[in-house]
Amino acid sequence: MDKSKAFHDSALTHVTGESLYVEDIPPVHGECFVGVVVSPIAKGQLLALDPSAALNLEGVYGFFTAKDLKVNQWGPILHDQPLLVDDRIEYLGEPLAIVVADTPHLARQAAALVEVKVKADQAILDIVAAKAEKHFYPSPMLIERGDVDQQIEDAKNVLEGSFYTGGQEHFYLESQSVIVYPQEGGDILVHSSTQHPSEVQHTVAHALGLGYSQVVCEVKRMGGAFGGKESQSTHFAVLCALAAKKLGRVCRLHLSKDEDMAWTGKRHAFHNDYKVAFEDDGVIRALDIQLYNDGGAYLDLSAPILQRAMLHVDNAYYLEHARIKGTVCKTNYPPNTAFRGFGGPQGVMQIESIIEDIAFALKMDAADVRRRNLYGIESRNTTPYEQKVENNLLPELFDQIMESSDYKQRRAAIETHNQTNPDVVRGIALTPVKFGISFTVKFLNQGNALVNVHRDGTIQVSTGATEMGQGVNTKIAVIVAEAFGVSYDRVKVMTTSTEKNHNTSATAASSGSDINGYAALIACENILKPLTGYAAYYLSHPVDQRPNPILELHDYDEPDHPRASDVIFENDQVYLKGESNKGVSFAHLVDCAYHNRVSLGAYGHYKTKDIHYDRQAGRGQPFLYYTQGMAVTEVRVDTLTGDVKMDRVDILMELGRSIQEGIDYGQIAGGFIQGCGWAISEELVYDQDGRLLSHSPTTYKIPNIQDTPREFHIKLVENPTKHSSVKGSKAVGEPPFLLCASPWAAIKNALQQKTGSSVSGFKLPATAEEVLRQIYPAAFEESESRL
Ligand code: LUZ
Ligand code: MOS
Repeated sequence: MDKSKAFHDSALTHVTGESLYVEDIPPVHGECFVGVVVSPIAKGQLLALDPSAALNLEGVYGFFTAKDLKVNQWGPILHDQPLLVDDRIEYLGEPLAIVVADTPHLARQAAALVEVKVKADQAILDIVAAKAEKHFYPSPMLIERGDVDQQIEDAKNVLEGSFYTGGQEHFYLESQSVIVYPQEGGDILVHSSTQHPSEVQHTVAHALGLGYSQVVCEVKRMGGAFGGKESQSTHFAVLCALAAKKLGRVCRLHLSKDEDMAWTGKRHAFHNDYKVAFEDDGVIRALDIQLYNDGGAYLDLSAPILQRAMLHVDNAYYLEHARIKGTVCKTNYPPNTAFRGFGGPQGVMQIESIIEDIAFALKMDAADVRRRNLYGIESRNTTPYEQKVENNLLPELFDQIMESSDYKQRRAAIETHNQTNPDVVRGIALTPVKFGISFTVKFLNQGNALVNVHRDGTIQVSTGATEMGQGVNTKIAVIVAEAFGVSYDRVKVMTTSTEKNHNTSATAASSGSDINGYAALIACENILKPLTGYAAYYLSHPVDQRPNPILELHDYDEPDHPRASDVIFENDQVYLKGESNKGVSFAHLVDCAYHNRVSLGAYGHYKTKDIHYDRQAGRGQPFLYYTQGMAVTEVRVDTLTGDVKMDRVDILMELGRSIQEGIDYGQIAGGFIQGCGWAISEELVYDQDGRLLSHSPTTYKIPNIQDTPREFHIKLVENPTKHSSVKGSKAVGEPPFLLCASPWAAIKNALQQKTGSSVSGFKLPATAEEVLRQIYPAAFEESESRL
């Protein structure tokens, strides 16, 4: 198959505007719109709601509260969150009630007219304050190896400090959207922009007192998600379903960008305390670290996110002695949630910051410190949780990118440049990534697929994967097309629906193609087994004596045919080995097979083998494999304005055997730039009451084309070693995000050169303010003390 013809699922229809998102579905007659009444305070008690002014408006049909729900408890792991508040308010923007009206405008107007009486309490709006007050969720976690205390006591060099990384808004272009269609017999059909249709199905059913079988959730595609629709779409889907159920009318809920930014959870901010012991040559002896993340007002996915941060604080480095503790803080922000990397970037950024500090203390090139600490091949190759780093390409990739990026020469040139150019200083950093692939919760690592081959030789495939722009549909179609040896355009990936695929996991953890692609491949194999037997039977007749599919009913039904292993499916043809001139078209073969009553549809189930993790012990093999990569970034920092530009970025990624390279390049470039937004320019600013001030692109700075590197090289490295993942491929969705450690570390490197100090308190994001704070600390102290 010619893979260059395997376009992104939507290459054409996105461009022509034909692609349908939830909000594009034309309204039906009598459709209603849902407005959400939200809390005006971050913490307190809900005393009363008075909807009379809202209900007096012409065209407002309903007002519903917690009392209208059969079950008012939900959450992706613990059900600790009310769908609608009935007593305690935990964040500003928390849903209190819904109104239903004729138009979206009227619904918003009515929501604003509902009188809300509250009693405010003191909120916790800062992770540092939450730490000080020990405002924690229960069950802290621990991973420990070796003798950390002894090592630190005996070490010649010890650094300690605290490190902060900020949150991040997902900034998917399509806001949270849902339409609910009431069906006969009280059943419910939901069209949702969600990464997790099964969770929407289950939570809607719970909340409305229905069986799971009475609810179907469909997802055609999302306009971006990035983790922000892994759990949090569910909340709005249920609110919309409540309205539809109560009124028996089709209801729609679509957040505006401002509402979406203000009301939904974000990437977790972290604030960690650490001690590190190291040798004179830069080798780390021991790391003692306590990670804290800001969970927000409910637990959501904060515990597994913290866990993934703990499992990635080693990044690509061997830590012989390590004590890694993790605690989730409770604050009064919208519950923070999944975001590309899922805690991994926060863990990685921490160790990369430490490495820059070690390098500064030893007057070494940070790249040399990194090289010395990299996981080894024969030894020094087990993580602190004792998973062996198999198939370790880190040293090879490291040396390769040092060469191809001219790292050493450029570093020397930068140092020379900085001696004579105090206003615009430059910096460079190489950072690796080793990202663990698999859900850390074992049971999520399964998927199922349904494949239907039609009599004209076209094929439909349905899986639990949801398309959010990442190209999972393209990859699944390639896998299916290759399995049957047909061209890509014969395969159609169908709308994701809980009706076709049951009990699906969220499309998350970079595993969408791995899990669902494999399930699809297994389904194909389940069709191919009898089909191949039949093909051998059919093709072993001389051409003029082959059974006529319609006139001559034949009944071949053997499990095996002696020539089955000779059957080749290729280029839309089917033939016996060495007899390609006597082959038939795939379409002809399947039509004949149908008339012979061979099943042309099948189901496949895949589960990831050989993974396990004991959270209590902090030991195991949570990941099937690691995706590995490297980035070198050169930055220029304007020390008068604090502005940062990336002059050049080189990226090297090892993705096994790529299923579709174009998609992978897109994921690498996009993931990296999205990471740069988090690392450099995106800052969430709240007022003292917990109200998000940066709730639109005018105040929240995501990267634009001018923020991309002036020179940008991305290269894939094929790893010939066989991987156990589907077709020897490797997951790509999240790993490149973590390479944003490289520009951040390069900025830190530039600032170290500028200030002659380690800038160990340098935070993330490296906004202009943060850069200037490092250069002119006294000025900032003065202006802050005046506030
Ligand atoms: N979601 C999840 C994830 O539920 N578990 C994970 O381990 C994970 N990892 C990355 C992204 N989403
Ligand atoms: Mo996720 S952070 O939805 O893979």
